[in-house]
Amino acid sequence: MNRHEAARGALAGLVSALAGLAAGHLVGAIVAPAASPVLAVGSAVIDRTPTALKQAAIERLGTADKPVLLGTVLVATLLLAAVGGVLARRSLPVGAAVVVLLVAAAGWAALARPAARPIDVLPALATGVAALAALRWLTPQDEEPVDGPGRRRLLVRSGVIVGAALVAGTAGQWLVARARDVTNIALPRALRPLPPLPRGLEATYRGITPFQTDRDDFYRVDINLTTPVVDHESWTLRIDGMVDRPYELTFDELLALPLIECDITLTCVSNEVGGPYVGAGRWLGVRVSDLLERAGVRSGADQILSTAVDGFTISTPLAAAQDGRDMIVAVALNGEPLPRDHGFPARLVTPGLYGYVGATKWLTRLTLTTYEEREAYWTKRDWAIDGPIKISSRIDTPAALKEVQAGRIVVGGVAWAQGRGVAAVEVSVDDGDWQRAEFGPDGGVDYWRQWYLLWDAEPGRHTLTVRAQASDGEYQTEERATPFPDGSSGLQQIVVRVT
Ligand SMILES: Nc1nc2c(c(=O)[nH]1)N[C@H]1C(S)=C(S)[C@@H](COP(=O)(O)O)O[C@H]1N2
Ligand SMILES: [Mo]
Repeated sequence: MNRHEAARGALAGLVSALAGLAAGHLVGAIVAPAASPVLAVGSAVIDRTPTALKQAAIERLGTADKPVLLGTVLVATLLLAAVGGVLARRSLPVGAAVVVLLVAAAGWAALARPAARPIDVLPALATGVAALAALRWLTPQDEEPVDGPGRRRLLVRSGVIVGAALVAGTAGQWLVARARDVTNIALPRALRPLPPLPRGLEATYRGITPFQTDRDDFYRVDINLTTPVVDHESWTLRIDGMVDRPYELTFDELLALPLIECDITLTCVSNEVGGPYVGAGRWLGVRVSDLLERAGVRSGADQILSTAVDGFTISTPLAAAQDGRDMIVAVALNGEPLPRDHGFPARLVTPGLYGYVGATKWLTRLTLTTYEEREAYWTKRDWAIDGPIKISSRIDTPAALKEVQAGRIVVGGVAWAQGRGVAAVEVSVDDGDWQRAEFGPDGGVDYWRQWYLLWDAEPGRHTLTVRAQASDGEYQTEERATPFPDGSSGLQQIVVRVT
């Protein structure tokens, strides 16, 4: 086989792979977006990546870890497909075998997902049929000459296939986007609506995080490459396990229960010191204690195991539902139904606990059980069972390493100590005395507090350190949160250059 022929084979392989991926994406958009070939393989890789490696990837790539992973999967797929195309020139069955292998991987990945249904194999099948048909069409048969007219035909046919793939891929994207759009449903009001939040410090001092996080700016952390699209009309919530009367609620039945409103700051244990994985919102929902009361919890249960549409599970101490805090099944964020990315139609919100132990999105089931009996997604991967949120504070302004003009400078940010409330925030300049910052408005013990300090900055390089104190007197320390691996918290320190 000469170089030209190999190149044509590679092109045929690439184009066939595109055809397959587009077909799989379109069928996936109809039956199960997460089972679309690239996403399914990507998820399978994520799930099987050792926790330490996952953490390293998040540290190095941040939220880019997912696009980077998807890109890698895609490039590897295309490379293999190109090889398949070259082999097909020698022998169509051999080339086809490579394609079938790729498709089998996609099918296996789709079915290996925790939330998989048998129908999820359809996108992989569509991928296989389209890719094989394309490969056959682009590979010259025995009686055809490989040179001469073969080249033009290959280009024309490739063009046709790429065009069709673009149409199918776009149609798939459009279908998924449309399905994501239907969350604008009317919700009842809370029994006792809260007064509007006071104006935050962001109105006065630029650079301080808004008192209430915009729905579109809320951080997102979950195991999914694409977030589940859940139909609220067929959605149900099941309460079962160690209860006297297990039952199931439809979305309308859930909304008919007494709804409470609460201001709660949510945060991820993987948030780096000074990091963005924290958000504050007004949640509307049903108390978990109300739901449990109706079921009648049996003695001996100590864990609420929640299950989600994406197959994710979370263990939350039963005590969190019974000690008076506002642990809720939330249906709204900031006055509107939950965004798809944040758990539509319903999620858990548990004040005082990191997201991985109390904030199940796309919730479908609450099972009463014991810690002895059952483990959840992250605890199976060696994360700590307990995840109480540590006292934390963040400097939003000035930005680290920024150059600022000498004179009066606003140092400001947010601090949180869910369950206890923040009593004080202090800033130290160049390891000098702790200076007490001023506070913004109070949003309650489960809400973060904005703070600022007016600092007379002199030229030079300065280090700013911040620490918060909870209302029980405890200070934020260097100590990190315990969930393996290396949950972040500790003191934030930034360097600013004053000129
Ligand atoms: N179903 C589901 N719920 C989930 C997760 C997930 O991967 N799947 N991740 C959890 C984690 S680790 C965090 S920090 C919060 C983040 O919620 P947010 O994306 O709405 O900010 O969701 C939690 N709930
Ligand atoms: Mo998290």
